[in-house]
Amino acid sequence: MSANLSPEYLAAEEEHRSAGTVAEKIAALEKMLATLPKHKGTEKMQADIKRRLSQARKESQKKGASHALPFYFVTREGAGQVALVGPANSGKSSLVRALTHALPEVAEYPFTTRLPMPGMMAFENVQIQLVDLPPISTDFTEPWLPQAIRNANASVLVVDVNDAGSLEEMELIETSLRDWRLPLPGLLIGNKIDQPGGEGNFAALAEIYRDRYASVAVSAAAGHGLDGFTRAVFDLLELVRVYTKVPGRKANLSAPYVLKRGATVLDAARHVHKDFAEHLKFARLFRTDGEHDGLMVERQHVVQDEDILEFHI
Ligand SMILES: Nc1nc2c(ncn2[C@@H]2O[C@H](COP(=O)(O)OP(=O)(O)O)[C@@H](O)[C@H]2O)c(=O)[nH]1
Ligand SMILES: [Mg+2]
Repeated sequence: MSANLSPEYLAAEEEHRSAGTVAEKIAALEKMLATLPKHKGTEKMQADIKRRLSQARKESQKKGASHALPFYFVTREGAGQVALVGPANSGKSSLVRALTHALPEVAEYPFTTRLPMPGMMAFENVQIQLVDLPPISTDFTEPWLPQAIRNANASVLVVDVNDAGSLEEMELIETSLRDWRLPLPGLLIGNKIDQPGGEGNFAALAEIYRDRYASVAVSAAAGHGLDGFTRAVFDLLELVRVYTKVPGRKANLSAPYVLKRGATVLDAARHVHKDFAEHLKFARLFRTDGEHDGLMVERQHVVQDEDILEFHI
């Protein structure tokens, strides 16, 4: 597909794809522009990179201006943004500390968290943004909280499985979310299973809410169940990862394109480059386990998580 593109260009493109921040994106786009062969055949690509570069530059300026967005609005980064909601002291901040490089305050007393605190969590080869939030509680709920939850792609409900008040708190939270016309969380996280009786308490809670929530048992403090948590959060976002490859070469499995579940081969091509989409004849499908070894698929074929595509234009 990209026979005339240099390894330097492809490397820069990969940097762009895995860029976590706008600054990294700008640097990668500049490199892409510098290493792209300049001839008639790449004119469209040059224009496209320039357009994206000016967009990214604008975005970075916007971010620097403190008046541009309200303080509780967390700019989305990575494959998706997931808000952590729950009562006070359930361990929301501890989870964000355990899974990201962010360091929200953790304490035994409620209301330590007063501002949204984002952090990037890795699920295999994708980055997902977690947003730690203040509690939803009868005592006091930050007035901006609904808006911060609405900004996210999804939310999860974190509760302390050993707290006898958890059921009542969950009820309050669900009522609040309904009042705010927000969807219920997509996942119930039972935290503190490291404590005596924790596993049993989690099982009882999961059973009660079986019809409403899929649940995951974790201990943010002891690090239990965290792999299950990241997998469940990825599933919640309803995304698929697609890798691309050049004929005769291996796919780079460290830099996936991330698409919505239900996306087609054509959507994937469009995501890579609109020229590919325009001229796409067909694709060959490979899997990481060697299945479908080069099976020809049409533009409307729906991609699965971890499909490897070779575009033919
Ligand atoms: N035993 C145990 N304690 C935890 C766990 N996670 C958090 N905690 C404790 O619970 C309290 C509240 O935690 P924090 O993360 O601040 O909760 P938040 O209010 O939901 O953000 C702190 O004292 C934490 O040390 C856990 O998995 N096990
Ligand atoms: Mg907190």
